[in-house]
Amino acid sequence: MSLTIHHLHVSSSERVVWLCEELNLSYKLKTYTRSPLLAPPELKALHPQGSSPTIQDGDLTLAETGACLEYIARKHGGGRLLLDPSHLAYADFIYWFHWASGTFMPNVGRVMMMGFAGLGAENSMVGFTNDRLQKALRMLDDRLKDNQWLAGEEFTAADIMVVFPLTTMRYFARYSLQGFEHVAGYLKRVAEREGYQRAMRKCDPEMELVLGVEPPSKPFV
Ligand SMILES: N[C@@H](CCC(=O)N[C@@H](CS)C(=O)NCC(=O)O)C(=O)O
Repeated sequence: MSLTIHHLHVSSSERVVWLCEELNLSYKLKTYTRSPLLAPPELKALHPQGSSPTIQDGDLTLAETGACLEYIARKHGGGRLLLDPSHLAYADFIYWFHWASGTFMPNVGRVMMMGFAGLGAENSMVGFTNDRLQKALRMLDDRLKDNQWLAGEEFTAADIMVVFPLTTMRYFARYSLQGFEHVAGYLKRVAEREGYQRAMRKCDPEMELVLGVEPPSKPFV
């Protein structure tokens, strides 16, 4: 296999590395430092999207986290960590897998942008965005109340998709998980996974992991 993962430090590409570690796949890891906030030109040059993650596999260059996860799991992982339509939890699996990029990431991204723009609680858009975030976290908390993982009993790629905006992304979008005890318990289970630990050591060995209720004491920027 000639799989290369291009990882921008403290970014979404940790999810691709985590998937490969869970699947015990071999891959080459190329890491990049932000310059100063965005991806450096050599990473941007790989794909028109110019973002992290980008992967290469032979002649193929692919971007977009969900696409990278699905490509790797199907092409090299025998479909492990994805659920088939015949699985009882199939609909749950695809729902939470797509919820991560379709609803949760844009929501957390808006929190991040409003913070960068210095907008405060007096701005109605900040209130609107925070309400949406609380609603998303409530949904997640309700789901995790009686389920160990998002698809139920089985850990899947849907968990890998959802964890980054709940953890590392809080270096950029500083929100608390206060009041969401089931999400907090879920992050403890994530922390115990050897695949997660290996991935984080490889991606960002110096980064303090964001697995607690409060965001990191120091923002990334
Ligand atoms: N929807 C895309 C978002 C990719 C994205 O914006 N990645 C960020 C890191 S989390 C990035 O590359 N930022 C640096 C830049 O845009 O230059 C995905 O999930 O792959």
